[in-house]
Amino acid sequence: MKQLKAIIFDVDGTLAETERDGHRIAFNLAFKDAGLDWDWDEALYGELLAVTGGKERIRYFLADFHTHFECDDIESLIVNLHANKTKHYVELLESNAITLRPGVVRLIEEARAAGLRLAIATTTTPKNVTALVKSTLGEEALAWFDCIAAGDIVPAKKPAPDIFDYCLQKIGLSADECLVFEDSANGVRSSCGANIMTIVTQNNYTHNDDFSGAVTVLDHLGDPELACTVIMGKAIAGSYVTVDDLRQIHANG
Ligand code: XBP
Ligand code: MG
Repeated sequence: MKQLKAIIFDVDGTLAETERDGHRIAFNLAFKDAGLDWDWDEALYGELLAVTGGKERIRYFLADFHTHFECDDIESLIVNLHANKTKHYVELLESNAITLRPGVVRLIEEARAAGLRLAIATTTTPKNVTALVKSTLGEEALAWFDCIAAGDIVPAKKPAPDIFDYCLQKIGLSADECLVFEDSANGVRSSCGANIMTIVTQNNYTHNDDFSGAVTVLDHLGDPELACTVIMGKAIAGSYVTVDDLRQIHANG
């Protein structure tokens, strides 16, 4: 195993709990604007999360949950709905409706101080990542990430490995020089498909997911005042995840 050189973060569910109170709300606002009576409640949205990507998720909803819907040009409708959904989502972030998960800011700061490189690999739209980073870490933080690989930049979204392969190519590192943070089965299949060691911080939508292939599964990263719990896999030394833990896990995992 080579030396750990970079951490690659997933975004939705990993950096922040964006799905229930962010993306879901924005989808519903876009449906309302278009005069559609579709309402994605928390439970339905959990089922729809089986498919990654917002446009793909609407397509899945129409194919499997709302099958009687008819429209002359469904593809244009989906593209327009999704563009408006992105506008609403960015506005939500700009109103500071979403904060980062426990330990994320601390670990990012520690990693930067330790000389580790940072990157992002996500299925969400690039504008959404920019808005989240700006609203939570500040505009200057965009430059902390050597690559922000997002959305339609690759044709096959997670669970395909393509977005991680793309990210590795952009940062010029091999899979065994990196560690990924993910929150979902689709994410783990994607990162492990790219052969990158993966740590999971699960959440309410993903705690029953199959995380096979992940080296460690935690409830969150933890902070000095908020202990985290290791649910499966490699242990950490203390009550929250540190860069030393990452180096240990990477070297021995
Ligand atoms: C999660 C997703 C995204 C968001 C919606 O991405 O599947 O599609 O739910 O974003 P990840 P868009 O966990 O990889 O960050 O509507 O912009 O696709
Ligand atoms: Mg995710």
